[in-house]
Amino acid sequence: MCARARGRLCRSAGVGIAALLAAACGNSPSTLKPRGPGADRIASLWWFMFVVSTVVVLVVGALLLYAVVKRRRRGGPSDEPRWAHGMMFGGGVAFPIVILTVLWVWTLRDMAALSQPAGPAAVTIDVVGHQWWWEVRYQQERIITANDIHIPVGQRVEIRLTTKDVLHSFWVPQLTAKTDMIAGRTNTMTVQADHPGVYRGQCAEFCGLQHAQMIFYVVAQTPADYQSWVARETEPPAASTDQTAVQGRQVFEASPCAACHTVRGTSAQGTLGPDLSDFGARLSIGAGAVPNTRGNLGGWIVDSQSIKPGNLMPPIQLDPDQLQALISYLESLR
Ligand code: HEC
Ligand SMILES: [Cu+2]
Repeated sequence: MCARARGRLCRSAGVGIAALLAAACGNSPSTLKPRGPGADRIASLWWFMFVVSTVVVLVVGALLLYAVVKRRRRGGPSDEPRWAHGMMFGGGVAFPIVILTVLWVWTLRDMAALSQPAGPAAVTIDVVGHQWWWEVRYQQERIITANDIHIPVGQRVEIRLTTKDVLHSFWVPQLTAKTDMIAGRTNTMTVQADHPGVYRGQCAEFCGLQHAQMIFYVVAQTPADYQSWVARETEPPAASTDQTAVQGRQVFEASPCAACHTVRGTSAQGTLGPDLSDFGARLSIGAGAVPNTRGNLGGWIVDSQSIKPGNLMPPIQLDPDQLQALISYLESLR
């Protein structure tokens, strides 16, 4: 291999390793950056498996190298050193049995711990999968929202999962293991976040064209912040004094939007699309497709198909004034 090509290979390996490290250390939703007891367990198991596998690869590699270097001429079996059989039995049978048994018991223990919460939950949330967004309901608090899930830190939160259409899977890598969402069935899981922050979640079961754009955010807040969020959510969104926003509400209620979307306290009561009562406070548009900005919102309303092809919201014709009014209205909702 010529030196240039080798240099390139090394550089790209370097880039690969750097990317891996960045993924583990940067602001990414990595299972190696656990932020709750569930993910802690999984990360510990992962590190144990990683260390054991690394040792095994190194030892086997070294033995292989030794065998190649020390290769003898063809000879009879009498050439075998005395320790060969012991080594084969120890390394090939006894060691794997011990390691696999440890891993098996450890995994069973973690699976049991992850599926059986250690006590009652402080908050219960129902999450329903839709192609391709997340309906979020707080039954007791009577809150309905979408795509952003607020929870208090340091408290056990029970999440009940099901789906309106196809299989989806609910996964917040930094909080706990993934759980499938199955039609006609409710799967329950427990999450707990130990630090305030925003943790990205993702659908983890292929569910069609926009599966990769079926993202959500878990917003973990201090109990006080969480309580004020709950208080705000249970009220209808405050009526905006901004004249364009007021006009926007009329456009919203008179246009097809209202047939698919709900805004609390208005005549818009559709349920085909996400509830928009707190849309202005939401982190993204289209379940993580693009950040929630005025520009993106305009693009989404006019032609969401160019942002998230195949999603169930049709393009809607509006004149520019109506569009601006609608944007102001939606961004004022919180
Ligand atoms: C036929 C039903 C339908 C109509 C009509 C409709 N929408 Fe939607 N809308 C949806 C669906 C479904 C989604 C979710 C798309 C996705 O993320 O996959 C959505 C998503 C949205 C979102 C993003 C919400 C979020 O949290 O990600 C906004 C904002 C929105 N619609 C505004 C509007 C406005 C404004 C109108 C009227 C001009 C409108 N919609 C008309 C079905 C509809
Ligand atoms: Cu999905």
